[in-house]
Parts: sequence; C-alpha cells; structure tokens
Amino acid sequence: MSTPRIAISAPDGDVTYEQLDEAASRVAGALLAGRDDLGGARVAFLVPPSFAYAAVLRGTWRAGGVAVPLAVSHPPAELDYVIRDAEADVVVAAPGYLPALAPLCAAAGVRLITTDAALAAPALTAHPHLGAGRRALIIYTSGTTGRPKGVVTTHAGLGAQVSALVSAWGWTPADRILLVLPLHHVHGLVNGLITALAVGGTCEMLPAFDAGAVWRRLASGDITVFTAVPTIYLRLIAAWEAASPDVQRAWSAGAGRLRLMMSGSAALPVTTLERWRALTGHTLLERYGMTELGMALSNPLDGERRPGSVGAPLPGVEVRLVRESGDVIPDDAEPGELEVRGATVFLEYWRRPEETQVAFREGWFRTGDVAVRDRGAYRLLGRTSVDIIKTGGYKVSALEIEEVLRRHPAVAECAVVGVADAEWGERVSAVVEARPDAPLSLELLQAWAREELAPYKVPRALRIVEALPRNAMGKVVKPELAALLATAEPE
Ligand code: MCA
Ligand code: AMP
Repeated sequence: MSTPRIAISAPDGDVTYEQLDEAASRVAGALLAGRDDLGGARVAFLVPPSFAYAAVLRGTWRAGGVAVPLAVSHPPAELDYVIRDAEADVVVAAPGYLPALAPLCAAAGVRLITTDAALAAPALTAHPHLGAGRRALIIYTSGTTGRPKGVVTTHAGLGAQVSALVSAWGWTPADRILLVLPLHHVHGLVNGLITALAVGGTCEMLPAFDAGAVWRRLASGDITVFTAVPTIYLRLIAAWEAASPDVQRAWSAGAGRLRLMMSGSAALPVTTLERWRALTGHTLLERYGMTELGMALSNPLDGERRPGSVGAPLPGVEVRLVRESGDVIPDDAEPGELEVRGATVFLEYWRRPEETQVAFREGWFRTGDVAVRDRGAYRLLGRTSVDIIKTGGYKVSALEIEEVLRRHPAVAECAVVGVADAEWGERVSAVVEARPDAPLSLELLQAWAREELAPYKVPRALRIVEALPRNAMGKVVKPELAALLATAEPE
C-alpha cells in the first residue's frame, strides 16, 4: 500500500488529503447548519497559516459559500470594514482571535464560530452543486478611489488561474512548496496554497516569515518550490551574510536543489536577482500579477529569464499596451498602459458596479501599470497613478492613508507618497501640515495611526511642514513631496 499523500504540513500538524477532505466536510456542515446551500453567502475567516485555514477554505466552497480571507496583521478597524463591506453571513475564527472579533461580530450582527467548533461538527454528507460561474473568493485590494475594494473571482476564474500556473511552471504531485506569505492575498493563497492542493502536492506553511527558519527548510532537501516578494529575498540574503561559512555552504547547497524559486508582487531589483544567483545558483523566475488577474506575465520555466523583465503572457492570457488616447500600441519600444483579457480576469468589484465598469476598456482590464514590450517580453516602468504605493509587496492607497491622517485633531492637511526604498521597494511616507495651535510629533501620530491602519500603512517617514506645496489650483503637488521626503532620514 502506498503512503497517503500529505496535503498540508503546518504548525497544527501534517494532514493527508483524506483528512483534509473530511475536515472540509465538517466545516461545511457547521457553516450550513441545516441549510442545503449557502448560495453565495460570504464566509469571512481569520485563521493563521494552518491546516485549519485550508479546511475552512475548502469547507466554505463545499457549502456553496464565498471565501473572504481576513488578514491576521490587520487591526480591528480594518477587520470590521471587510466584514461589513463583504456583508459576511458568518465569521470563522481561530480561537485566539475571538476577543478581537466577538465585539465586531456582535455589533455587525454576524454569526461567529471558532475553527475548533467547525472542525468538530458532524461531516456534511450531501453537497450543493457548484456551477463554475459561481463566486468563489473575495480578496480586498486598495485602489485610487475610496476604501479597499473586494475583488470577486469565480470558481471558473480561479480554475483558469491555477491551470495557467500548473502548465507554465510545471507543477506536479511531487512538489512541496514552502509558504511564508500572508494568506489574504493572491500570491500566497493562489500561487501557493490553492495551486499546490490542485495538483495533489504538499503545501508546507510556516507560522510567519522568519529568515533562519526558511533557510533551514530550504536546506533540508524536502522543498521543491519557493515563492516570495523581493523584500523577503533581501532578508534571506542578509541572514545568509550573517551566518558562519559552514552554515552558508549548507544553506546554499540545499537551496540549489529546489526545482523552482520565484519572485513577484513588486519589482525585483537586478542586484537582488544577481546576489541570489551567486548564493544559490537560482535565477529567480520573476512574474507579474494582480489581485484582479491572478498571474498574467511570467519569465519561462525553461529558457532565458531576463533580469528586469516580467516575461510573456501566461497560457490563456492576452495582453496589450495602450496609449493615453486609447490607441493600441503596435510596436516594441513605445511604453503604454498594460491591459489584460482572458478567463483568469476577475468578475467584479464586490457591490461596486460603476468601479467595475470603469476598470475595463472594450472588455480589457486596465491594470494601471505602465510597461514596454521588448522581443516578446514585458518590462514594467511604473504606474499611471502616484497614489498607489507598493511596500514590502503590499499595495496601499495613498488617498486612504491621507483620509485617516486627516482625522487626527492636529493635522490640518497631509499628503502621502511612496518613496523609493532599498528594503521595501517603496516606503509609505507622509508630509503633514500641522494646525498651528496643536502639538504634533511623529511618535504620537504613528501610535495613533497604528490603531487605525495595518502595519505596512503606517507612515515610516514623516515631515511636518507649515504649508504643503500647492499649484495654482490649490492642489498639493506630490512630485515635489517625494524630493522633500527622499532627503528625510527614515524614522
Ligand atoms: C511591515 N513593516 C513595514 C512594512 N511592513 N515597514 C515599512 N514598510 C512596510 N511595508 C514594519 C512592521 O510593522 C514592523 O514595525 C517592522 O516593519 C518589522 O516587521 P517584521 O515583523 O520584521 O516583518 P514584517 O514587516 O512583518 O514582514 C515583512 C514581510 C511582509 C515578510 C516582507 O511585509 C510580507 O509578508 N510581505 C508580503 C506581502 C504579500 O504577500 N503581498 C502579495 C500581494 P514595528 O516593529 O515598528 O512594528 S500582491 C499579489 O498578491 C499580486 C497578485 C502579486 O503579483 O503577487
Ligand atoms: P495587488 O493589487 O496587491 O495584487 O498588486 C498588483 C500590483 O503589483 C501590480 O499592479 C503591479 O504594480 C505590482 N507587481 C506585481 N508583480 C510585479 C513585478 N514582478 N514587478 C513589478 N510590479 C509588480
């Protein structure tokens, strides 16, 4: 008899596919609580990386629900926003999060159950029929308008995203991925967990990113695939450099045995790519994706991986570059906005029909990223909006942070920008016009913002000025701020 395959290896244990299947049926039973089908009701869940996370995700789908993963790094105000915006029918929480969630759920009138209770429920025996066109997942992402929007992907869309990755990156049941990314975003959730489970591979999860722990697992010889954001590769390089020569040799040799190492979510500096190649022999496979699209462009598994390039369209993905006028760019060398079409593209922004409509042009999704094509491969040059910041691989909206800062009683006006940073890609930075009569310090403002904003949205560099630079129309001129902040010491 062959050994049963391990689906998840996580802090709460190793489970086989059979055990995961049974656990998902129990979760589905608990969610349905006697109903036949959740019928697209939203199941929000706050569960750390674990076997329980995978069981809740699969159980939600089995019961006909829409999965809404919540971020373990988010403060109560952000959790509350997502639970209410998604109009969650039920929230599932790991027991440790009950104290934070119980008051929110009580105030919002939402049922709250623990993972322990869900996993102990009687298993569901009959499943609702899940048409591929049904909504499967809502991931929250920031934009240039208002608060974060829920990006809705159907089962068919997710299936198309996963198929593209399996064929382009050669996933097989023999793969074991080491996952250290958060599970409320596509990079960790789709590229890591969902794809590994779709092929019958193993997903090994660490509780959080820790450079030493990652190196030890990479060196073990067990892992075949790894994917991360550039900030993580920089931290791994720093840990390698701080290690003894013997440890360095063991880590490098072990990492060299992986089948595939990838980078994405933010631009991979060529210096990082080169340093990683020198340490491990791997030329990182860089790819480009977006919450609304899954992955769209990728360097090849076999063949030349060009530093500074995000490669060519994945199977089933069509892309084009468009001028500001809307004309499609026919040739290489002329930059334009990247637009994407295909079965992988999201269905809608949750309950935001107008924003969904303006996100598309003639059926093509407008990414807001500016790119240029060179011999079949694409290079990203920047974004069409200065108000989108990418920091540590997280996308944040400058406008959203400004709205929060303006609520502080000592802030008269403010402007937030992303300042180039070697470690984080961009650093959230703010220039604040203080009220003349109110004392304001970075510490006070940061402590205050921490309560309202996720950690990566808290301004790290701050200037307090008497007057923000404005144009003749009275509008704050952001490019001037970037220069001002670039010379400010990071706090
Ligand atoms: C955290 N800190 C930051 C940032 N993030 N400071 C500045 N900029 C930031 N972005 C602060 C923390 O609050 C803390 O501050 C201090 O830095 C040290 O934090 P530490 O615990 O050491 O690390 P961490 O910040 O928790 O983790 C760093 C990380 C993490 C592992 C690189 O940012 C991460 O997991 N990033 C991945 C994001 C991701 O998966 N993005 C995918 C979305 P203090 O000590 O003062 O409290 S994009 C996507 O899905 C698309 C589809 C795609 O293409 O992939
Ligand atoms: P998100 O909205 O969090 O899914 O982030 C998507 C955005 O991340 C894209 O629109 C790009 O701006 C950025 N991004 C993803 N992959 C890359 C990459 N390889 N290089 C540069 N930017 C990237």
